[in-house]
Amino acid sequence: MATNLKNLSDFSHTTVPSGKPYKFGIVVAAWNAEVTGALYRGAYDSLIKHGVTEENITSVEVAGSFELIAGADLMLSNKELDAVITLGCVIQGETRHFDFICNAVANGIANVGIKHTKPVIFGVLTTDNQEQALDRAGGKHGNKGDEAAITAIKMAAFTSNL
Ligand code: DLZ
Repeated sequence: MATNLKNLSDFSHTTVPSGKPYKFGIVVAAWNAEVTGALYRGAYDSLIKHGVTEENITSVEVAGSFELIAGADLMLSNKELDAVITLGCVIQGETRHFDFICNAVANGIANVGIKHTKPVIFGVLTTDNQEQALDRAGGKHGNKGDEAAITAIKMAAFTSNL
Protein backbone atom coordinates (compact mmCIF):
# COMPACT_ATOMS: atom_id res chain seq x y z
CA MET A 1 0.00 0.00 0.00
CA ALA A 2 1.06 3.59 -0.56
CA THR A 3 2.12 5.34 2.62
CA ASN A 4 0.68 8.72 3.61
CA LEU A 5 2.82 11.72 2.84
CA LYS A 6 3.75 13.50 6.06
CA ASN A 7 4.55 16.71 4.29
CA LEU A 8 5.15 17.94 0.80
CA SER A 9 8.90 17.45 0.95
CA ASP A 10 8.20 13.71 1.06
CA PHE A 11 7.31 14.06 -2.60
CA SER A 12 10.81 14.52 -3.88
CA HIS A 13 11.40 15.96 -7.33
CA THR A 14 14.92 14.64 -7.36
CA THR A 15 14.64 11.08 -6.07
CA VAL A 16 13.84 8.69 -8.90
CA PRO A 17 13.12 5.05 -7.98
CA SER A 18 14.96 2.31 -9.84
CA GLY A 19 13.28 1.49 -13.15
CA LYS A 20 14.74 -2.03 -13.19
CA PRO A 21 11.55 -3.97 -12.31
CA TYR A 22 9.39 -2.26 -14.94
CA LYS A 23 8.53 -2.55 -18.62
CA PHE A 24 7.98 0.56 -20.73
CA GLY A 25 6.62 1.40 -24.14
CA ILE A 26 7.67 4.48 -26.06
CA VAL A 27 5.49 5.76 -28.90
CA VAL A 28 7.12 8.52 -30.94
CA ALA A 29 5.62 10.60 -33.73
CA ALA A 30 7.61 11.11 -36.94
CA TRP A 31 6.23 14.60 -37.63
CA ASN A 32 8.88 17.20 -36.73
CA ALA A 33 11.39 14.37 -36.56
CA GLU A 34 14.36 16.54 -35.60
CA VAL A 35 12.55 17.42 -32.39
CA THR A 36 10.86 14.08 -31.69
CA GLY A 37 14.11 12.19 -32.38
CA ALA A 38 15.80 14.28 -29.68
CA LEU A 39 12.87 13.69 -27.31
CA TYR A 40 13.16 9.97 -27.99
CA ARG A 41 16.89 9.86 -27.26
CA GLY A 42 16.28 11.83 -24.06
CA ALA A 43 13.56 9.44 -22.92
CA TYR A 44 15.40 6.25 -23.89
CA ASP A 45 18.71 7.32 -22.32
CA SER A 46 16.92 8.40 -19.16
CA LEU A 47 15.18 5.02 -18.79
CA ILE A 48 18.52 3.24 -19.20
CA LYS A 49 20.22 5.65 -16.78
CA HIS A 50 17.61 4.82 -14.14
CA GLY A 51 18.08 1.07 -14.41
CA VAL A 52 15.57 -0.03 -17.05
CA THR A 53 16.95 -2.85 -19.18
CA GLU A 54 16.99 -2.61 -22.99
CA GLU A 55 14.75 -5.68 -23.36
CA ASN A 56 12.14 -3.98 -21.17
CA ILE A 57 11.77 -1.04 -23.56
CA THR A 58 9.53 -1.41 -26.62
CA SER A 59 9.59 1.48 -29.08
CA VAL A 60 7.28 2.21 -32.01
CA GLU A 61 7.06 5.09 -34.46
CA VAL A 62 3.74 6.49 -35.63
CA ALA A 63 3.05 9.10 -38.31
CA GLY A 64 1.92 12.17 -36.37
CA SER A 65 0.99 13.17 -32.85
CA PHE A 66 -2.64 12.33 -33.56
CA GLU A 67 -1.60 8.67 -34.02
CA LEU A 68 0.05 8.58 -30.58
CA ILE A 69 -3.41 7.77 -29.19
CA ALA A 70 -3.84 4.62 -31.27
CA GLY A 71 -0.18 3.73 -30.81
CA ALA A 72 -0.42 3.84 -27.01
CA ASP A 73 -3.73 1.97 -27.03
CA LEU A 74 -2.40 -0.79 -29.30
CA MET A 75 0.77 -1.14 -27.24
CA LEU A 76 -1.14 -1.56 -24.00
CA SER A 77 -3.59 -3.96 -25.67
CA ASN A 78 -0.83 -6.22 -26.97
CA LYS A 79 2.02 -6.07 -24.47
CA GLU A 80 2.49 -6.35 -20.73
CA LEU A 81 3.75 -2.86 -19.90
CA ASP A 82 3.89 -0.82 -16.70
CA ALA A 83 3.73 2.56 -18.45
CA VAL A 84 3.78 4.10 -21.91
CA ILE A 85 5.55 7.32 -22.88
CA THR A 86 4.13 9.26 -25.82
CA LEU A 87 6.43 11.72 -27.59
CA GLY A 88 5.42 14.24 -30.21
CA CYS A 89 5.75 17.82 -31.31
CA VAL A 90 2.89 19.94 -32.63
CA ILE A 91 3.93 23.32 -34.01
CA GLN A 92 1.47 26.16 -34.47
CA GLY A 93 0.60 26.76 -38.12
CA GLU A 94 -1.66 29.22 -39.91
CA THR A 95 -4.86 27.24 -39.40
CA ARG A 96 -6.81 25.90 -36.42
CA HIS A 97 -5.38 22.44 -37.05
CA PHE A 98 -2.99 22.99 -34.14
CA ASP A 99 -5.85 23.42 -31.63
CA PHE A 100 -7.73 20.37 -32.87
CA ILE A 101 -4.63 18.14 -32.79
CA CYS A 102 -3.45 19.35 -29.36
CA ASN A 103 -6.87 18.90 -27.76
CA ALA A 104 -7.47 15.53 -29.38
CA VAL A 105 -4.05 14.21 -28.41
CA ALA A 106 -4.21 15.39 -24.80
CA ASN A 107 -7.73 14.00 -24.28
CA GLY A 108 -7.02 10.84 -26.26
CA ILE A 109 -3.89 10.00 -24.32
CA ALA A 110 -5.63 10.62 -21.00
CA ASN A 111 -8.44 8.30 -22.07
CA VAL A 112 -6.04 5.50 -23.06
CA GLY A 113 -4.57 5.64 -19.55
CA ILE A 114 -8.01 5.43 -18.00
CA LYS A 115 -9.09 2.59 -20.32
CA HIS A 116 -6.08 0.43 -19.45
CA THR A 117 -5.58 1.72 -15.87
CA LYS A 118 -1.91 2.26 -16.71
CA PRO A 119 0.17 5.45 -16.71
CA VAL A 120 0.35 6.99 -20.18
CA ILE A 121 2.73 9.92 -20.11
CA PHE A 122 2.12 13.05 -22.20
CA GLY A 123 5.46 14.00 -23.71
CA VAL A 124 4.07 16.15 -26.50
CA LEU A 125 5.50 19.60 -27.12
CA THR A 126 2.96 22.19 -28.28
CA THR A 127 4.90 25.24 -29.39
CA ASP A 128 4.64 28.39 -31.49
CA ASN A 129 7.68 27.51 -33.58
CA GLN A 130 10.52 25.04 -34.09
CA GLU A 131 12.99 27.05 -32.02
CA GLN A 132 10.80 26.77 -28.91
CA ALA A 133 10.51 23.05 -29.57
CA LEU A 134 14.27 22.51 -29.97
CA ASP A 135 14.85 24.50 -26.77
CA ARG A 136 12.81 21.80 -25.00
CA ALA A 137 14.31 18.84 -26.83
CA GLY A 138 17.85 18.98 -25.49
CA GLY A 139 18.27 22.76 -25.73
CA LYS A 140 18.26 25.53 -23.15
CA HIS A 141 15.07 24.32 -21.45
CA GLY A 142 16.27 20.74 -21.06
CA ASN A 143 14.76 17.65 -22.64
CA LYS A 144 11.08 16.95 -22.04
CA GLY A 145 11.66 13.37 -23.22
CA ASP A 146 13.98 12.89 -20.24
CA GLU A 147 11.32 14.37 -17.92
CA ALA A 148 8.63 12.14 -19.45
CA ALA A 149 10.78 9.06 -18.76
CA ILE A 150 11.29 10.06 -15.13
CA THR A 151 7.55 10.60 -14.74
CA ALA A 152 6.92 7.17 -16.27
CA ILE A 153 9.28 5.47 -13.80
CA LYS A 154 7.72 7.29 -10.85
CA MET A 155 4.23 6.38 -11.99
CA ALA A 156 5.17 2.73 -12.64
CA ALA A 157 6.61 2.51 -9.12
CA PHE A 158 3.58 4.29 -7.67
CA THR A 159 1.16 1.95 -9.46
CA SER A 160 3.02 -1.17 -8.36
CA ASN A 161 2.83 -0.02 -4.71
CA LEU A 162 -0.93 0.49 -4.65
C1 DLZ B 1 -1.16 17.25 -40.36
C2 DLZ B 1 -0.23 17.64 -39.26
C3 DLZ B 1 0.19 18.97 -39.11
C4 DLZ B 1 -0.28 20.07 -40.01
N1 DLZ B 1 1.03 19.34 -38.16
C5 DLZ B 1 1.50 18.39 -37.30
C6 DLZ B 1 2.42 18.74 -36.27
O1 DLZ B 1 2.86 19.89 -36.12
N2 DLZ B 1 2.84 17.74 -35.44
C7 DLZ B 1 2.41 16.45 -35.56
O2 DLZ B 1 2.82 15.60 -34.75
N3 DLZ B 1 1.55 16.10 -36.53
C8 DLZ B 1 1.10 17.01 -37.40
N4 DLZ B 1 0.23 16.68 -38.40
C9 DLZ B 1 -0.11 15.23 -38.57
C10 DLZ B 1 -1.23 14.74 -37.65
O3 DLZ B 1 -0.75 14.50 -36.32
C11 DLZ B 1 -1.77 13.39 -38.18
O4 DLZ B 1 -0.69 12.52 -38.43
C12 DLZ B 1 -2.57 13.55 -39.46
O5 DLZ B 1 -3.62 14.49 -39.28
C13 DLZ B 1 -3.18 12.19 -39.90
O6 DLZ B 1 -4.07 11.67 -38.90
